[in-house]
Amino acid sequence: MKKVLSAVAVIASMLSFSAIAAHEVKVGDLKLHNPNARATVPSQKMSGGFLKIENTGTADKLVSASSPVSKSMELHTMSMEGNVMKMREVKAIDLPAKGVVELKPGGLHLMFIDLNKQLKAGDVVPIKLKFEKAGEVEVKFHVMDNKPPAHGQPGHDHSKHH
Ligand SMILES: [Cu+2]
Repeated sequence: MKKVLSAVAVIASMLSFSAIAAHEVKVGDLKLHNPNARATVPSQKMSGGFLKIENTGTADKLVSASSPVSKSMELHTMSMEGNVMKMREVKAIDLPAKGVVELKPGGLHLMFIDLNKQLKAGDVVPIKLKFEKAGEVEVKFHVMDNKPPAHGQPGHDHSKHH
């Protein structure tokens, strides 16, 4: 009986872990929402990772990221310089006290440098994030297709995306 119970407990904890991993991960005072990465084409060596970081405590910083699928990862920001979108590396991403910072396309993001495999929609890629105060946490990023929605399809309605 004891064996059955512990097996049930293991399965239950696995289920709840994967349910949490898909949507929200907590580390210290930080809540990490919707971690996702961009799908790539076979020859592509770089890609972006995105998530929303909610800080319920005092100021912290995201200081580094790493993943087994790429040689390294960098923290990047994107901004307009004249008419050109430019990407540059930042040393850390500030997470103000009681604030929310969103890493998203066109802004702050995690950058996979020198991917060793193609990222396909539906894949789950682990990324280890290191925070100055909250410490390290491995987060499962869901790979999403970034193809623009097919236009001219019957019933396609942009208003529903927002
Ligand atoms: Cu970048």
